[in-house]
Amino acid sequence: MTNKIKFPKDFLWGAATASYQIEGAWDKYGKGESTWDRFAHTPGRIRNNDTGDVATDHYRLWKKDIGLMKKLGLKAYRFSVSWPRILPMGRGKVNQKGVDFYSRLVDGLLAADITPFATLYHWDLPQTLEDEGGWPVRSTAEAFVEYTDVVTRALGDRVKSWATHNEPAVVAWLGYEMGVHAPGKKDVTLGMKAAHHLLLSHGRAVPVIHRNSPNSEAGIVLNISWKVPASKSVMDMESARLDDGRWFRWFSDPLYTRGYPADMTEHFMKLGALSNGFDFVKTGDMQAIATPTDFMGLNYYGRNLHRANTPENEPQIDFLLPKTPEHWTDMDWENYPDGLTGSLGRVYFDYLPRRIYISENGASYSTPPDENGKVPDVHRIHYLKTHIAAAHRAIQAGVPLAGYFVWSLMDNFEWSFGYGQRFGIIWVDFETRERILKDSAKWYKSVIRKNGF
Ligand code: IFM
Repeated sequence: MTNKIKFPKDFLWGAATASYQIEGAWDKYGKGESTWDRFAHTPGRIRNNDTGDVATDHYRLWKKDIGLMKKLGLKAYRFSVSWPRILPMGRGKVNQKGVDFYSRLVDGLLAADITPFATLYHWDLPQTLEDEGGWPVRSTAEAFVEYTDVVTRALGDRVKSWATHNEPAVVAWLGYEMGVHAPGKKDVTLGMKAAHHLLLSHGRAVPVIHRNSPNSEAGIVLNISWKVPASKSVMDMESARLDDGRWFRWFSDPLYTRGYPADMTEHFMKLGALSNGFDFVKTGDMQAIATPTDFMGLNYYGRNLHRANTPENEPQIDFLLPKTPEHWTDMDWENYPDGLTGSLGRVYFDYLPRRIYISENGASYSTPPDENGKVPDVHRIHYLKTHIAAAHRAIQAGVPLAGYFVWSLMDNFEWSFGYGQRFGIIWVDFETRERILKDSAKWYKSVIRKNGF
């Protein structure tokens, strides 16, 4: 039988994870404390006071996990490197055990014919750097370049795809302005400065990656969602525009030589985020941020419908569709595949990145194992199928989409939600750390084998 949906020959089918969400071993083998260790150990910060202390125990079980990836036929695996595992104090002395861990992981992946995709920063900042001011201070961007140098010198001969940051908007806004992520600060000016230094550190790290890892690709991963007004009212349209500006354009525009968007500068001024103007932007920063990259990674999960109450209000997100799992995931995020086609088209035709990866896409559904030990996660299969078809439509429209990474390879620590949300295509029992392939993993395996469905 021929596939209805067939992907290009070298399309990369992958799965993604992040260090703090899966590794565990938070204080072992020379690792330093991260902001997420500190945050999760603070009572009341995380639902159920869960922590990533052990998580999926991937630090110990990595060989088994590569075995599962191989079983699925994954072509690529996106993981992140824990900065405090490499540089426990943020800079200076290298923890060789940490370097060796990732070196073994990369060798294991390559031996299994799985291409390693490394992300340098997926939110676990060394606590020592946070104690010096964290991302709102410029020296953190400088330390990031040192860290990039250490990691890419150690792994750059074998890792050929590097992302500097994962979702810098989430780090800046949720971590420093809204306080729901580590380090839990609530200050709009801190958020603004953090955003700038995250971008700056990216731009300064790109040449280091290229120098240390010949013939590799370097890029950044941004989160994008399909933000639309719930009606034609001017206020609803404003709300959608501002939310897109804050979460996407504030990052994408400077990365692609446009500087910070004027409409959003005005908005942030009104919020008081630029009380001293752009005093944190130094000569050469904007050029560094716009250093050309080889790819853009997009993390897409769904649509936000905007209905504003008053012009002063922060954007409000409305819920219109029936509350069924077919439309809404356990996160209360809307399943809206057309927004993926739209987002890919928008990003490509507006910014012209050399290539795009869907670096994350997936859904949280808590479906447990049944009496036969199977996990019949039909809603996740529906979600993945409709989104993969949506990605295919974007390719047909001319978007140079090179790969798709399901989020996530396995259930893991979902930040402020703890273990209460399950995104994995592999079930993890958080008592025994046993893994079970969910039905979605088996379905994904057949997609990979057939290069479509
Ligand atoms: O789990 C996160 C991931 O770390 C970053 N992107 C979104 C995922 C789901 O919330």
